[in-house]
Amino acid sequence: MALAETRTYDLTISQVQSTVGGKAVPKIAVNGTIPGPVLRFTEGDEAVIRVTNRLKTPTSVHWHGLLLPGVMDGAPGFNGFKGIAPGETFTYRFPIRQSG
Ligand SMILES: [Cu+2]
Repeated sequence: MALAETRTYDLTISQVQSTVGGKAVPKIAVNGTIPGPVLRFTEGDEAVIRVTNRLKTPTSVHWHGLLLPGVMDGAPGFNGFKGIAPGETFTYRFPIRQSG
């Protein structure tokens, strides 16, 4: 069995221009790509995910399908989480309690 470790990812959320049907359309990218990168963890790891907001409006990353502390859920307004203000970095930190 692999030893548990802390796995850290840095994500930057920004607006990019994409062309759809010949028109420039603003889209939201993570680390410059849509979809964003795949984050891989092993059960028992500690996840550390630093999310920087380069948009002009508050944003957040909301996780689905993970067992995590409510305050790390990422839904603004839930458990006192206010979202990530423009120019700020929020660090999500939680244990990975499941696999799959
Ligand atoms: Cu949800």
